[in-house]
Amino acid sequence: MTDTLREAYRVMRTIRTFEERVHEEFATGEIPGFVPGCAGDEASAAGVCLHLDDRDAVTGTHRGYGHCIAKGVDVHAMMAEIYGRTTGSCHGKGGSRHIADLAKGLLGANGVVGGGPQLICGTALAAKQQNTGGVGVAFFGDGAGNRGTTLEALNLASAWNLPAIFVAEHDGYAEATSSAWSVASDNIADRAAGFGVPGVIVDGLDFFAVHEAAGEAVERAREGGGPTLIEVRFTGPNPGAGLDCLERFRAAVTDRGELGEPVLDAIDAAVAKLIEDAVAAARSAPKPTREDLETDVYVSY
Ligand SMILES: Cc1ncc(C[n+]2csc(CCOP(=O)(O)OP(=O)(O)O)c2C)c(N)n1
Repeated sequence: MTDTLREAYRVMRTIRTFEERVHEEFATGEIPGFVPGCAGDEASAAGVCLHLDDRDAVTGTHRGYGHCIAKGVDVHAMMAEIYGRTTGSCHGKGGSRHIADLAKGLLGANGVVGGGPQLICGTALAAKQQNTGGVGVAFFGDGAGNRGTTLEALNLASAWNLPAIFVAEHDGYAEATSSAWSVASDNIADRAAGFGVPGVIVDGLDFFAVHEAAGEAVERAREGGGPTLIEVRFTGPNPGAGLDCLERFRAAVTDRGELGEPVLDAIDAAVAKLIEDAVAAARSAPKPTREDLETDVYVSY
């Protein structure tokens, strides 16, 4: 249990520090493109992905750092990717919104809103046919939850009883569009009933709530019980106590005597060094050349 808690904190702290540093670096003008963030959402990625291993596939969103880090993608390769360098996870051709690492089962952060859920039906079907025990997890936002692709994927996952988990990260807005008037139901989880799928709502600032709900969903999926929709709320009628998820986690584990402040501080320091090193390595890594334009166009399977 202590190892899981330490790992949970390490993952959440890595996501936060990575993102804060990316924004600092972006301000220098050295990073091409755009860097949408996921600060505050760490408990979602960590709470779900801590139940996963290399059999399992994940699709992220345009706010994808957390999903990538929690699924075990190398932080150096991620930073280099954001810098557009050849040492990046996609050789510098994907950038922030398209970090992918198939070896880790991270099919990709995705610039296409609602682009992930249907891919997960494919990986979940493959896992089912090959009997690997693997599951597919699609993270998506409340805006993406309104897209037909997401609802079609839910339908297919249920009709084929796939080991798929749909995680709606409900932050109350699709860019600047409030979900209060764009989502035609009180919540996203209730929509699951229309597809014969269990739907649950959890407090997105509470790692333990997310972790517990995801654990049940993953277990059910691995045992052939089919898909689940988990709505991870960062807003609305079921918000957290107003505390940041990392602060809340620290308070919980220290109050209960499960982890001490020195252990948590040591994780902070190790993560800070990792990110520092990743930035230095990315900055000094080579940029793609003109010849690189013609590689990675087609994938050999
Ligand atoms: C298919 C598609 N339509 C529109 C966009 C433009 N777009 C980028 S982010 C965004 C909002 C997405 O809302 P949500 O899924 O709630 O994610 P959030 O950014 O709010 O976390 C939109 C519409 C896009 N990237 N892809």
